[in-house]
Amino acid sequence: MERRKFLSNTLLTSLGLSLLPSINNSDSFASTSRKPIVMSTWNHGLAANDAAWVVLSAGGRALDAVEQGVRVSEADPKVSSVGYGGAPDRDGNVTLDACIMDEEGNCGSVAFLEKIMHPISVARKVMEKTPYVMLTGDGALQFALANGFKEENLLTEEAKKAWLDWKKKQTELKIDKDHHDTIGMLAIDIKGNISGACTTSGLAYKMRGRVGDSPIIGAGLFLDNEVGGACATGKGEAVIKIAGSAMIVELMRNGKTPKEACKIAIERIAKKQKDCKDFQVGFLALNKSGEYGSYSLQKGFDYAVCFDKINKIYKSESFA
Ligand code: SD4
Repeated sequence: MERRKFLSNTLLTSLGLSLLPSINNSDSFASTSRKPIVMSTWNHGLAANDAAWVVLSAGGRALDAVEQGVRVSEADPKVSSVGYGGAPDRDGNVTLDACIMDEEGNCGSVAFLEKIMHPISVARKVMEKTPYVMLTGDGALQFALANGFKEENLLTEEAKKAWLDWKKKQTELKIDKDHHDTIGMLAIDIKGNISGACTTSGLAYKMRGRVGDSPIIGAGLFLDNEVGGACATGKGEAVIKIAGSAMIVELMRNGKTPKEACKIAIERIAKKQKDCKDFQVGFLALNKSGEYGSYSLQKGFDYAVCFDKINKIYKSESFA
């Protein structure tokens, strides 16, 4: 796109308008394959998409794009459910979960990892350097240190203060609109290959050792290069119980659009889980044509899509 058109679209986008591209809210349809494209959860997905776009627009691999993209959220102290600045467990320890998956179905994951700023990059190393999929806790930390990662304090003063306030009240936190912002990201590169990443500090003030859906392949993230991918945010237990992301990919394989597939998964949660009014779950899906969609249990789930240099936020439709 020539520069003037791009600039005017950037301006229009910042005003909530756009001449380009023909992407509509949830369940966009592409007559031809739309690539490269990247999408991610929540408002901070915009900055993450920007970093992923640098890789994708240079003809890079989707796997590198999703890793570089989510590293932005991991390092951002203001993102309170991911990496540095993430809310700690109830004992004050920041414990991290992450996974990554490539177009060949290779995947790597870390769970209950402490003191490492970029769990997604450790997950990638697990994928590339071990015969395993998942490492946890001390073993994951040992592996990270052996591979050149440095130990760091991830508990910021702000997160510590919020945790101490919580300790005084000891209230059970709901996974509602305000208390989670796990980043899940899906990208298709110029070659048409898809990859995905998901990274989180998990549920705020969780029990020590608790692991959610985000590092679990099939729950927080799943993809198949023949079909597309899906990722999740929200209450991990609810997502694990329905194998959420794997279910969505299989629904797309059987002809559902990304949004239809996300909606069916949310409806399954609503039908089977009696306490579903008390928590949030949001799914994103992207198929091989670059059509994307989302659906959430409660209102308030936003996500960012970047295509053709336009990076913008969409509001998800919801069950409630
Ligand atoms: C978890 N899915 O650990 C995550 C929570 C989340 O931002 O989305 N946090 O269950």
